[in-house]
Amino acid sequence: MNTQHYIDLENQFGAYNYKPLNVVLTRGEGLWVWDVEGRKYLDFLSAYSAVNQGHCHPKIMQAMIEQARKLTLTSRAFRNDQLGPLYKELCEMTHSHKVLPMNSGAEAVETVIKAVRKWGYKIKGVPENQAEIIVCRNNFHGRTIAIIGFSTDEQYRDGFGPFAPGFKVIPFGDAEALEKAITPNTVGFMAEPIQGEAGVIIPAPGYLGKVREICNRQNVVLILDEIQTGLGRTGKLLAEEHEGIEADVTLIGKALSGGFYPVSAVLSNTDVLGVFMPGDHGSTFGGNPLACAVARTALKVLIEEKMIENAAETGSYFMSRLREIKSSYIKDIRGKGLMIGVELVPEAGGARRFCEQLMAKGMLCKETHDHVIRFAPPLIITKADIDWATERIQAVLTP
Ligand code: IF1
Repeated sequence: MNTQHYIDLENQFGAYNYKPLNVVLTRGEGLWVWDVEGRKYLDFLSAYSAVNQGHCHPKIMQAMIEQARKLTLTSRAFRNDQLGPLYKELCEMTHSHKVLPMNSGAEAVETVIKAVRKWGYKIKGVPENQAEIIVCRNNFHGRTIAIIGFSTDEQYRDGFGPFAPGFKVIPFGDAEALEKAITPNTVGFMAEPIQGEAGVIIPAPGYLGKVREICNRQNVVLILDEIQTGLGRTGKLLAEEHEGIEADVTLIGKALSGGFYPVSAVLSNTDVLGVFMPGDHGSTFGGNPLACAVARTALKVLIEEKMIENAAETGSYFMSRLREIKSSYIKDIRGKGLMIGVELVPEAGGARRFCEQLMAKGMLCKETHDHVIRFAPPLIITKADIDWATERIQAVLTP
């Protein structure tokens, strides 16, 4: 069956909520994916950083198969022998005290919204239904109704109201704006350490340190959404480490399963998660043994195979190679580790056409916000692969 056949099926039977590149993938291994025509591509998106460990990592696959043979789902009505060990390993790795497992990233975000509100009422003493959560302009935290309600992207909201109240939006990277926005009813401040969807926006050094200090002083819970930046992507286990701070609550997802299975988690350093009592929150699949076994191995290979160190090293090499490209189309190159964005000038006519040209040359990338090409390969990439890619990027950007 050829590419067009699969595209026709999607067009005929699927909701039109995506406009993917016209490549139909059927196999993946490490950095590489193959389409149904037998063509091979280097994956520079890594499923939005969910396959940091590379496609179909053999050890994660083995753990998944072994666990699938034994036990997949118990629900949380009963205990399973994978959940406790995952909790312990996660807490030790991230200096957290408590974990709450969910499935998608958006569910982790929803979970922390509930937890931090309840913390506000029960611990901080905020009057009932008055809790405020501060978020940032151009945030991306997921697609559920509560979350899109505080998106500042018109398309994400348009046609989906009414929305949940209780959110206040301030500019990203502006600590003073946070200080001003806080009221006695503020329970939490939530941000991405580096804004992904917004176009790989890196705040000035010191921003998160100031935010940490403000949240401490004002008794506001600092929540970092590391669903995309976490688990090695930026060259550290968590992006917060670049700033030498620790959030009160950290959200992880995506690469927590190496792309095998949706697994997310809320990691809590204070007593925020302590406010949940039996029945307050849950999920049929959250914390199931298959997910936990996969996540434990996904974390293990990330560390054992030194993928985080590799992301730091190859990421800065990639940045330096990209900076060598002389192209009038390039406006800015920015990134940390292997989370890299190349912003094009408006005259370039949008990033998508370059993604299409790169696809024809065997590289899969995705544009974000019209003018940014994002490069986020699996963390197992080598300098030789980067040289290979740089040649192709240079070719499409210098006509
Ligand atoms: C799509 C973007 C990336 C996230 C952060 C929570 C979530 C995400 C920081 C929700 C998800 C995804 C969703 C995906 C595209 C993708 C994305 F371009 F939209 F912004 F990665 F850059 N917090 N990001 O980045 O996690 O519920 O999806 O598991 O197609 O919507 P989820």
